[in-house]
Amino acid sequence: MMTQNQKLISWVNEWAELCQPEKIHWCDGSETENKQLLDKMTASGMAVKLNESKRPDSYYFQSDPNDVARVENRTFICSERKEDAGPTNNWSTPVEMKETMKKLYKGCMKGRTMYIIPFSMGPLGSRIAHIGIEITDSPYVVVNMRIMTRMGKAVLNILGNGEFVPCIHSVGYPLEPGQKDKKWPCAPIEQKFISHFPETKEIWSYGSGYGGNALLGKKCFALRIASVMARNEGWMAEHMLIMGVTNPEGIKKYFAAAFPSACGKTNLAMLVPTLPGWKVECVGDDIAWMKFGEDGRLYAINPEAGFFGVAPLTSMQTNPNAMLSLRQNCIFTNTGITPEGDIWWEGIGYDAPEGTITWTNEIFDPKGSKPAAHPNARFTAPASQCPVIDPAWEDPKGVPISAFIFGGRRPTTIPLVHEAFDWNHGVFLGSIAGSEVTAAALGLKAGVRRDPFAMLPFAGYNMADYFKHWIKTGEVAPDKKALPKIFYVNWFRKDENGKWLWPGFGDNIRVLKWIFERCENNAKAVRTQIGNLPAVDSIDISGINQGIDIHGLLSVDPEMWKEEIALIKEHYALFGEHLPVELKNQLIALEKRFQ
Ligand code: O2Y
Ligand code: MN
Repeated sequence: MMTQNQKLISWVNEWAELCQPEKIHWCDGSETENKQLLDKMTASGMAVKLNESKRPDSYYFQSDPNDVARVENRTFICSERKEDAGPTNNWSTPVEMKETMKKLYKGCMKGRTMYIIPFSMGPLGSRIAHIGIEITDSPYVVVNMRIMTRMGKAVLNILGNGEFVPCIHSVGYPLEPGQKDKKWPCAPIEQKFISHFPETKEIWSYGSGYGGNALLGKKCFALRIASVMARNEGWMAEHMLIMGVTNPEGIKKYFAAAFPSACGKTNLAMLVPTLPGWKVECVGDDIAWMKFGEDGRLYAINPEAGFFGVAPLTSMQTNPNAMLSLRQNCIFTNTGITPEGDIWWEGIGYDAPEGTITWTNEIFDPKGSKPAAHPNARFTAPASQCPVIDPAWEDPKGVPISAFIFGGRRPTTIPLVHEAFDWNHGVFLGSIAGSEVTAAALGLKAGVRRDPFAMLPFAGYNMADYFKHWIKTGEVAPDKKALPKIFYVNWFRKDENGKWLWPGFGDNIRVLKWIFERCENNAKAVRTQIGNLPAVDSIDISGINQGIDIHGLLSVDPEMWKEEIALIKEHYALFGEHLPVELKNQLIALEKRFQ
């Protein structure tokens, strides 16, 4: 036992009694412990050690084909009142959910080791950081949590007798005496539950060993539970990357940006600028926790310590800094594996060596219909290995945020970039963020899938009350002039022939440059009905080797915006009486500006 924290000890004992593990192991986070777990998983066939000369100290895993992603339809917010979970979350009462799940947890760790993982979300001891303890029966979770969080004995020392967020996880596959384990144990879909209890700040996860379902520090704690804590305590927990941008004069500003999935968030966080003299450094690629500092500015930390990124389409062309982060000490899940013992995925930038094995353990046929990597194949990489990791990424005080950036994939209507008139208008922009999706991706009908603040699957309480928390943050800010400015970007606008109007990737620095200069009151803008747009000559397009239709990129078409307003009304209708009056007024004002 590495702690005297009686609450923690009793909590662990209580769960051990229910789950009946064969052994209990308190994780110290050491290299020795990590190596032992990886060796054990390699010996059992769950892990494959990659070729030491190609990918040192890295391991490969194939999940069960039925356990490949976050399961949103099995994710629940269990508040006492349904309306506190709101219209965008699955809900159950805490009592009912606990009754159902306790039946599943009974004896669920038979034949397995129960690991106790103390972890800190954020630099140890930071005033913005918080501590969690995850109980799990998955050694895969332990080695991933060691990369994704600050984990082990040092966390217990900081915790002392203090408070922690209790997180319980089981893969839901007990072993009878003599029973052989599966390569990737998990439970059938109807037994999977990812449950959050916002009033008691607890996380109970059962049945899945994958990603956000199992690495409970990430989406479950750092977003769903943390968003509730943030509302109660007056801070912000956001699904945002954090980047440092330095101009040729050496002036540096930090931006935090939220995008729905498949918008290139990790690529943006590590962008290689095409404008000479500009530099981008990465503080984090997924989550930001923010508090006001004594100077009245909003300070952000990345609560994580690693990247859990989508592998397919990551290449030296699309994201060299991510590729360089993957050279060693990484975990790869559901990619392909080459005969030489290295990883491969679609879009990696070179052909698959002959004999590459797919994530379903078959020989890969490059002409066939089955990909080598699952589309949600992941790498787990230490953030410290990123060549452009920001020097302040572990600063416990955080980094001061100058701008918030929202965005989405919108082939029409939304210009390359626009700036909110003020804070509440910016909150309005965040609340209507979303991407246009095809019928197949949406599962229902094609159209704009709204993903407010990119928090749709991650708000731990009523989304409309979460909007209100943003409004309130603006009201209580110690210095309103020091609040971040708010922008909305769209890299994905197309012309009438369906061709991208903007090159994207490293050229996005040109938009960041405009945002940077707006933060210094140093770039020209034109006031339009939807916000402040760049004057056509204020986006630096020097040296781009394709024709740029800057008028097309920045146009605001009143007819299209009338359609957009109708869609926003539909989106807002979902929130009923909870929708803040400030946002109702923003919509009325927008409509008026088009009359
Ligand atoms: O499928 C999963 O379990 C991972 S989801 C994920 C992982 C890293 C960063 N963001 C996300 C997301 O869904 O936003
Ligand atoms: Mn994410």
